[in-house]
Amino acid sequence: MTHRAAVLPGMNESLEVRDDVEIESPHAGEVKVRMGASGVCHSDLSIQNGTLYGGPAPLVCGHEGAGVVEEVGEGVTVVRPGDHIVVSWVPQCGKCYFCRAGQPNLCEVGNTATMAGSLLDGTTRLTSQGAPLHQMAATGTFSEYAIIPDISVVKIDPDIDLKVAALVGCGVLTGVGAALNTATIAEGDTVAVIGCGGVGLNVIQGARIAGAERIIAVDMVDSKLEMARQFGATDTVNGGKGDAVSGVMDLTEQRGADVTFEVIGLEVTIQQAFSMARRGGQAILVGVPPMDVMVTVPAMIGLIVAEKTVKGCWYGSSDVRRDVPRLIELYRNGALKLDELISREIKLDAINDAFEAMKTGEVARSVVVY
Ligand code: PAD
Ligand code: ZN
Ligand code: ZN
Repeated sequence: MTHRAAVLPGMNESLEVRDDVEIESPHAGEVKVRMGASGVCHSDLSIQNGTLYGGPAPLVCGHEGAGVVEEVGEGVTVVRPGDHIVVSWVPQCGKCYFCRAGQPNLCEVGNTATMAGSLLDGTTRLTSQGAPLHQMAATGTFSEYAIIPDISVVKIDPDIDLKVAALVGCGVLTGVGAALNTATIAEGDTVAVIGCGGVGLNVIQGARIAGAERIIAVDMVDSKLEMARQFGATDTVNGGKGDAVSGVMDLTEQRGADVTFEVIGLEVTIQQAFSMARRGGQAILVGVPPMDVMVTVPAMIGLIVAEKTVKGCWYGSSDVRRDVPRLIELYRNGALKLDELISREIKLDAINDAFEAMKTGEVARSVVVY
């Protein structure tokens, strides 16, 4: 049986929706998933344009997905056919140094798999036009079916809409996790978030849940700033119309924010996040810049005298088995807005349009529904 998938033939090329994709049965420790939905994240675009290395082409992109287990390989006990799951783009083994140290987002197995473009044994289970297809982050959710490691699936209740569940798999875990896990936000804090896309809006709602009193949203698109208010921002700064740093300074008695987040992946906005953090404050870097970007900060007046902290954030410092159920519970209680993140529901054929829409900054998330 063949199925359809969106394939990136090579860097800077458009995705091709192919219908000849053949899939093997899952090997030991693997799970075959019938994809229900997949969000389109900026990291997919970054794989296409070479900002983020995603493994060799041809590659099935997509890493923010949810679906239903169709078949399991030998030895798989965590799920059975019929179970609903969220896909984790960092496989978390539970056994390595980092998993045991409570930092499973830095898992040794996951760290290799995320960049390799294959499953854990270095091979993939998909072929098209006679050649193997690689899989982004050991997943590849722009596909009707995927085979992924069993340590990349998190079981969820079947009553959760798979569109919403898909978003939890990247944007929500990363954004809310950045606020709740990576940063330390105290009740009453002032937070600034630069970049209000699918991930940044989740940082905003995470900061609200953490108890931040003021949340300053920074973006260049006015409609995004309006959305940011719906997600909990109390103030907004349009960085395209004036200097973002002075905007935030003016709102904080020239002190700067207690915690700042960069959620775009640009050198200039990373510098802004550092500058607009107050003395003793934290600048949390979430956006993924090109590999060769170096950031310099003033060691004496920035790090030493001002005691600022710069901290990176990978996958919201999430433990997916702990955090996916937590986030879904917050959604059920009405504390997390997830339906509102979906700007467009699309078919797989419209995947390149979704990439174009993302470049304009007008959409929060496009979601492919299978
Ligand atoms: P997105 O494209 O949906 O949102 C980016 C937002 O930034 C848009 O609203 C833009 O208007 C805005 N923007 C762009 N340039 C500027 C600027 N100069 N000043 C102010 N605002 C600007 O992206 P996303 O939310 O899907 O992803 C954001 C980043 O996070 C991206 O780099 C992605 O690769 C990264 C990411 N990181 C992780 C991680 O684990 N660290 C996980 C998931 C995504
Ligand atoms: Zn993502
Ligand atoms: Zn591990």
